Amino acid sequence: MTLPPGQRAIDGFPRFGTHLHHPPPPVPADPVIELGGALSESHTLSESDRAQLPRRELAADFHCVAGWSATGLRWEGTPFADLYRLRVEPLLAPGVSITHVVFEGLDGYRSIAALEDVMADDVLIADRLDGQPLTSDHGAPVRLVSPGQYGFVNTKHLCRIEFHTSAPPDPDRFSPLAAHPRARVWAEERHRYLPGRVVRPLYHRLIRPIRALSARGSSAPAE
Ligand SMILES: Nc1nc2c(c(=O)[nH]1)N[C@H]1C(S)=C(S)[C@@H](COP(=O)(O)O)O[C@H]1N2
Ligand SMILES: [Mo]
Repeated sequence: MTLPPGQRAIDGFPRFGTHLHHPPPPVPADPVIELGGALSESHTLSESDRAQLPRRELAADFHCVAGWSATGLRWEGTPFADLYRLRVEPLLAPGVSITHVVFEGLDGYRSIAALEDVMADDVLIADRLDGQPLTSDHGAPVRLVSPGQYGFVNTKHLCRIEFHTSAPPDPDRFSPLAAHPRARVWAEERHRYLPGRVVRPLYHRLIRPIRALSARGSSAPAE
């Protein structure tokens, strides 16, 4: 099995994220995804609306920027490119050209991606993992899955997608640990300024504590 540079396989698929120990947000009774930004009108995508769109099953590994990789995950959901072509493009005024996409979660988390990166055919709005509905730990009701990009792009608990005609401001732009705007795992694009291999040792030491903290806020019953 080949992993991207600087990644190590781990057993299972831990809950992990900047949410740390905070429990996952409750799943709304009638979940929707708002589509907004540079569209001629905003649009609300309900579950039944999403059910009209094509579906795809995908086997993929998942790579966190901290250096762990969960292997052989089986996702199911709506291909992002189909959502874009069928539901977003019809809402673009003539001449408007989208370059960036912002993904927002119910917990307030945000990720920014270049449109071309999330138009890849393995990018899904996923609602099932390994044959089961997505659990809250892994992003219920739906999450972005972009296997070619680090975990931090893969927003969980997705509730809003915003389309932009230029790079939206990244609040961490000037931080030495600012995220890489492309975040492609095979090119080891971990950070905007620091080369990926420089941050590897620091990150590897963070995996254990972040993993333990994240598990504490897990939606699974406490042991
Ligand atoms: N809503 C939300 N999405 C998120 C995060 C988060 O804190 N909140 N963390 C990101 C990070 S850094 C990683 S590695 C993955 C972890 O996904 P998992 O908990 O399913 O393993 O979720 C990403 N998506
Ligand atoms: Mo991550």
